[in-house]
Amino acid sequence: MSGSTDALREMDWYEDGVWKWVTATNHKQIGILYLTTSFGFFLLAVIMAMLMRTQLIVPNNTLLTPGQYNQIFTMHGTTMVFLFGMPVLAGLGNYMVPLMIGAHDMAFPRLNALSYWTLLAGGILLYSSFLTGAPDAGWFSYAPLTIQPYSANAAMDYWSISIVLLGISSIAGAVNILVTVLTMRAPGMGFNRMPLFVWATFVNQFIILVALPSLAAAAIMLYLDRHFGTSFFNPVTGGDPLLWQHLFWFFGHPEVYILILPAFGIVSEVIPVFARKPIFGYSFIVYSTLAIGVMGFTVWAHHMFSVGLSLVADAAFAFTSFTIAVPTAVKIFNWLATLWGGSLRLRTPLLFCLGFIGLFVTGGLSGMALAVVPFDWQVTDSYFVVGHLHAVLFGGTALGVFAGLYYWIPKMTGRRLDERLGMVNFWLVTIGFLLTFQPFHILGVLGMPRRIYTYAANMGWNELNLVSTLGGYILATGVGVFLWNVVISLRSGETAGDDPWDGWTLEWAASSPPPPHNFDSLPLVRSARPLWDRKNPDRADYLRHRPPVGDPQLPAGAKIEQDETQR
Ligand code: HEM
Ligand SMILES: [Cu+2]
Repeated sequence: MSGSTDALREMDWYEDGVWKWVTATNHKQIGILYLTTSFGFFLLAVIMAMLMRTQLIVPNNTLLTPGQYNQIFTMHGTTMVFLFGMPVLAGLGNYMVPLMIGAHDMAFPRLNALSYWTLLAGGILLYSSFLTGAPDAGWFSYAPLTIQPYSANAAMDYWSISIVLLGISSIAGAVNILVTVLTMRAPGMGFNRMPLFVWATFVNQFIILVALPSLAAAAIMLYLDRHFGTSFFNPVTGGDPLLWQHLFWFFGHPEVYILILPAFGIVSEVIPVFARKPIFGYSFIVYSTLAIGVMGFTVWAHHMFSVGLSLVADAAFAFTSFTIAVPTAVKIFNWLATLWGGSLRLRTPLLFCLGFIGLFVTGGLSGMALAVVPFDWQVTDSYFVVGHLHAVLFGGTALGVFAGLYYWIPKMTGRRLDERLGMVNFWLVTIGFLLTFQPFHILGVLGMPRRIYTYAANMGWNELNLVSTLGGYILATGVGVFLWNVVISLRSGETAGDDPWDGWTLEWAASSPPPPHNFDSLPLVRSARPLWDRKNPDRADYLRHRPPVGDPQLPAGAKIEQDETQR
């Protein structure tokens, strides 16, 4: 195995100019393309969020016109979900999954490239709508706002075609990861030994395969309605706007799990390594992931309590929404039990995981509150919902992504991120988060509707809006510190070595960054912690869980087999 500086020098494909990136098919390069692209869009969406918050800092503000405000919240939401959340997780999955299962690449490298470039095309198309007027019907684009006469310009055409492209990208990516995990795991890595991030990403791809077609179909139907005289959603000509809502939320709720499961996976990787304790209940985490994958498809109409479904439907969807909290809580308890009594190393990856647990739980709890139908009737379409969704998507997904990046960037680049800046990053983001989004819950209960561009001074909303906007600036500064940290650490950060965190899973057996083919040699996988086994031959997991006597995999008298060469 070559040291990291050698590996860096071997990595001429990291530096070979634009053409090498355009033609890249290696999963690590594609992963980095996904990650940088998603952060580019993240930056745009954060800037749009700051425009919104600046508009709302005082009552009767005129920074943005109502029309501009509509475009900006629509583009912010659409970007965050489709061009930041999904691709950043696709990037981490692309880069890490083959390494964690001991494979040399994805199953279909060129399909992988196609997924990425389709994503980029969809993103560029969506943003080129700003030339003529961007989509303005909200991220869930409810009919009939999206059809004539309400939507007269081309904005919703940009939106629907982009969504179809992004759907194709995700579905192709899902097929790729599924086949990779099913067919390319290292010798010995049964499903019961797969790293939990791989499990989460694996289950996620099934959700994508079932959910995204519903959205893509809806977007195509919308396009047909707009240009080919069909009438799926137009009530005037006999269509049904609620059909849009069903198709959208049949995708939209599972989408929340698409955005959160890999973050759960990251937390399940980081906490044990930094608490120096195996995960409390490996199979509990796996089965709860599977349960969420299935149950996520049974709750969609909790987004539609206010449209006048039947009482039975309301009760049924409220019930399924409560039950899905159970597998989520199982995970939380498992993480806490893993932390309990561990010797915690409070480095940045663990800090972000702790923040994740705290903030995500607030989102889970407000979600349970929203599943109570009469309460939902009161606060639906208010800032309470905006507070809830950001607790899940920022407190959950974004913090999980930060944890994963602090954990894995040393593997990807050969350099550690700066710990001190990481702490500043963490505290700015956490404090900024609390100040920005907790006031939203109170504002919602006080009656402030979402998606309004301004408000009168006598509503009692002034102070909380001021606090929220100032909090937003702190939050955005935190994001800026992260980007700054990446830039300066890649230039002059401490070199990481192959295994900076004393890790347990296979990615840490490769050099940092890994060579194009990933591994020169691999430990034989005999437990969920193959690298830990190799480092601790006398206490290896498989020795403890299955005594060597009678273990068919273990030659009599042998302590541990040395590396198996893959090729
Ligand atoms: C810097 C952090 C962020 C800030 C300050 C922020 C701010 C806001 C604000 C003020 C709104 C409400 C607009 C309105 O209803 O008038 C909003 C909506 C939204 N945000 Fe964020 N946001 C942030 C990050 C995120 C992230 C990370 C995600 C998802 C991954 C996200 C997803 C959404 C969605 C889906 C909407 C709903 C858009 C709509 O109503 O159509 N946001 N955000
Ligand atoms: Cu939902």
